[in-house]
Amino acid sequence: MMKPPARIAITGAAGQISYSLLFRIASGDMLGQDQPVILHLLEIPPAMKGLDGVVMELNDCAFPLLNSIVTGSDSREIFGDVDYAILVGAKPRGLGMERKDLLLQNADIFSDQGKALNESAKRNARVLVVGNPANTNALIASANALDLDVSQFTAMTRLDHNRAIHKLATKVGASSAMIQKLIIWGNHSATQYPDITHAQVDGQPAKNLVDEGWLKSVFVPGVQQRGVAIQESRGASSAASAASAAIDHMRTWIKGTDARDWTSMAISSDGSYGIDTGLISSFPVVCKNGQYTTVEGLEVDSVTKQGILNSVVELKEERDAVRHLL
Ligand code: NAX
Repeated sequence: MMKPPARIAITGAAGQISYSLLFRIASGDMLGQDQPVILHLLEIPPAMKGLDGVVMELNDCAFPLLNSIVTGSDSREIFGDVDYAILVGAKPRGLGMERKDLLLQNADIFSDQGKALNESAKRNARVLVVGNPANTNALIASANALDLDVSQFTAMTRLDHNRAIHKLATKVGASSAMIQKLIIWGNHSATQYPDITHAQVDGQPAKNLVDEGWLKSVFVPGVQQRGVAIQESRGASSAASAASAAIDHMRTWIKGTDARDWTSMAISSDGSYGIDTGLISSFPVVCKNGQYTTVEGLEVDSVTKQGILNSVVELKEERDAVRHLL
C-alpha cells in the first residue's frame, strides 16, 4: 500500500530555482520513490500566470508520485497542514540596492511567513530557508513562529558544502563520493568559512594532500566566490545546483547522514564553537531519525577560528538590523 502523501510548500514557485526544484521533488528525489507528494506552491500575484505554466508542465510530466498541486498567494492558505516548507521566494537585489535595504525588504516577507507557518503548518513541520540572506531570514521566520521549535528552522549552506567537495575532489584527483567531513561555517555569504581540517579523501586526511598556499588563496576564496563566478558566466545566479542542494539538505535531514560522514546545515546555535547562541549559523551536523545534532568537540585551528569569527560578526550585524522583527 502507498504511504499517505506528504505536503510540501515551496515559495517563489515560479522562480528560477523552483523551475528545477519542483520537478525533482515531484519525481521522488527528495522523499524517495515510495512517497507520494502534494505540492503547495506560493507566489506573489504578478507571478501567478507564470506559475500556472509551471503547473501545466508538472502535470505534463505525469509523475507517478505527484498526487496534486495547490497554488496561491495567501501564505496561510498555502502553508495549511504542510509537513515541509522550502522558502525560496525572496526579492532580488535591485540595481544600486544596499545589502541592508535587501535585508529589510526580505525581512518583512520572512516575518509574515514565519507567522503563517505558525498558524497553519503541521506542528512538526521542517523548514528550509533558501531565499537570501538565508541565515537571517531563517532567524526571522523562526522568531515569528512562536509555537514551533527553533530546531524546525534551518537555512541552506549545502550548496557551499557541495561546491567545496567538488573543488577538493578535483584538486586531489578523487571523485566527490570519496570526500567526507568537510565543513562550512557561518553565513551563506562571502564570509562563510569552508574548512577541510577534518575532511577525508577515501579515509585519508585531506590536509595531507593539499598545501597551505592552495587552501588559502584558491580553495577558501574559490568556494566563497563561487556564486559570483556562476553569475558572471551564466548571466544569472545558480539555480539547478541550488535546487539540487535543497533536495540534498532535506533528504539528509529526513533520511540521515552516512555513518562515516556529516554535512553542513545552518541551524540555531547552542553556543558551540563560540558562535553566539541563537544565531542561525552553518555547523557540521549529523542527521539521524529525522533529527540533526551538531558535531561537538572538533579541534578548530586559529585560522579557522578567525574565519568563523568574521562570519559571526556579519551574522550579528544582520541580526541587529532586523531586531525589531525578532
Ligand atoms: P527568482 O527571482 O528567479 O525567483 C524568486 C521568486 O520568488 C519569484 O518568482 C518571485 O515572484 C517570488 N517571490 C518574491 N516575493 C515572494 C513572496 N513574498 N512570497 C512568495 N514568492 C515570492 O530567484 P531564484 O534564482 O529562484 O532565487 C531565489 C532566492 O534564492 C534568492 O533570494 C537567491 O538569492 C537565493 N539563493 C540562495 C542560495 C543558497 O545557497 N542559500 C543559492 C542560490 C540563490 O542565490
